[in-house]
Amino acid sequence: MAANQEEQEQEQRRRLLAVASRFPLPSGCRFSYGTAGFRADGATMAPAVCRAGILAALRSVKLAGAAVGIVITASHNPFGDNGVKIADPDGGMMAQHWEPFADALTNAPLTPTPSSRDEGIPLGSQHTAQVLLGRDTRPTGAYLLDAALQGINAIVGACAIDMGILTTPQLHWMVRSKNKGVKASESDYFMQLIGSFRRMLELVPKDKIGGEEKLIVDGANGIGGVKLEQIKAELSGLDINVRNSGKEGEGILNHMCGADFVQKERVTPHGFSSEDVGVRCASLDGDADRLVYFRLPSASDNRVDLVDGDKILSLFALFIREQLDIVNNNGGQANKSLSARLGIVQTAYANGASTQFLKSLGLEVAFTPTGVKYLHKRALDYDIGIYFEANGHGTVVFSEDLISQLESLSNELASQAPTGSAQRHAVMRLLATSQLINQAVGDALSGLLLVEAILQYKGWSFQNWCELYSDLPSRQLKVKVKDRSVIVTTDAETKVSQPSGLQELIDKETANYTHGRCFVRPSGTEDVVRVYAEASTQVEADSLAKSVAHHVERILG
Ligand code: NG1
Ligand code: ZN
Repeated sequence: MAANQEEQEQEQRRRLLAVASRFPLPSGCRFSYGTAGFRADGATMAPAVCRAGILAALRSVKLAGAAVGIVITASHNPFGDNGVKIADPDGGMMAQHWEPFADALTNAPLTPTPSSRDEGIPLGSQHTAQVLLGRDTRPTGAYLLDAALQGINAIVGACAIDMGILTTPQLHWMVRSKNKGVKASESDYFMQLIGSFRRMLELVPKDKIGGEEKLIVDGANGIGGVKLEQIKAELSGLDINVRNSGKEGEGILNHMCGADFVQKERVTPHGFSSEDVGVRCASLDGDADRLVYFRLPSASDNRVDLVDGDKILSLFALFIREQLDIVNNNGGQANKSLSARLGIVQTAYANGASTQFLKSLGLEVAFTPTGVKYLHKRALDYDIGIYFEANGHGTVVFSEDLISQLESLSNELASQAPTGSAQRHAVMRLLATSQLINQAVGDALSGLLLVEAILQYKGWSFQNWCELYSDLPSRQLKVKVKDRSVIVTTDAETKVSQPSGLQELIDKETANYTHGRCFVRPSGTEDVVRVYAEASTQVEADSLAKSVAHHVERILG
């Protein structure tokens, strides 16, 4: 071994031991890289976050120095919680096959690199690594950022770049942009959003152009409201009023507000009143990667009409399908057409009425297990893949090949009809959509702007959107059990394979209800088993969920 390589290896060992002694693991505590990275009470997370820093740097080393991201957030969870997750160079979630390595590294007591050699990470030789960091507005954010920086700096040759307080999707977008060699700062992100939103509005048919659309946004007292305040003046065509904006005194992060609260409770968030009856409202979660819409139908109670992720997905699918049809049918003229495979990806939590609606449009609908990492990956199988979770996390991904087809078609059509044909406008709308909607991960801000642009394009009210289909009544319950991992599921979590006999009981209960559907799965983020039921009335959905929850309690204790 060359002398300087040996010295470097020694330096590497020294740094790792030093950082491990500064961040000893609390005894009896085991971190697991779940559906959304590591999550816990923020005050206890420094050892895990430091190790996530090491892990991110190693991931970058492994990928020949490509930029990797770290986001410090606990999303829609209470403000005392915090969490950390890693973004891969394409801006997506860290590759699943690294999760066991993440667990091993994070739970190692003394030397925090138990198996970097097994993973084929060339530590100790010449290598580089870069990690971009972002965090949300939580009080433990700054202290956990420091832990992450110490972890990254424990890897020789690693460079950490603090991107500041950001929405989760902004950081994912920056990682992706940096690796694509395009501008990756926050102002570049804003410019892309504002520019593509403007292009979308310029493409609204003249007879549909109305006045400024009024929209109230519940920012969950998180980072999304802060960012929206920064750009709203530049969003002409929209009159945005941000509530729960995160300003001092407005309220607590995610408390009685935000997308998770509105979607689960179906009541108005804090900060809204009877004066808002009838106005279109949107709600973000604390780190702005979830989006739902709602409206207060009456002043007499606080129930809301909800438009969840499934209905946002349906609006996007309808719009994109329409644009593809315009491009390909082209009023009967023979012209160059586009071969684009459009696919929809949902999870078992998608309301059955939405799946039915999408299938009635002739669309292909695929199902994956819960968790954005599964949905996103599956959506990449299509030229245009649209995915959403009912809770409002989702996006639309375009293949590189389709983007270049659209670009050349746009140029070709421009030379034929300089003023722009219906076909060219549809191509331009698809291109603007691919710019507006975040290609890395679900993004409430970009999703919101796409919704607004589509509603203006169609000349639709909130009511028109609601009426796409009626949700089937559903109920979600949580069951506390001794060990939730006893439940093993199959068929995208719609069937239980273990413990034996449980699926038969679920089937028997479900058969008692018209349009009954029910499944159970262990949560990836909470220590509970989740039960979901759907039926033709709310009373029936409640009763199906309750009887299945009893079986789970009885069998798993
Ligand atoms: P778990 O706890 O695995 O059900 C929840 C959400 C997911 C996803 C993750 C990550 C439901 C039913 N589950 O996962 O959709 O958002 O949190 O935050 O909403
Ligand atoms: Zn979130």
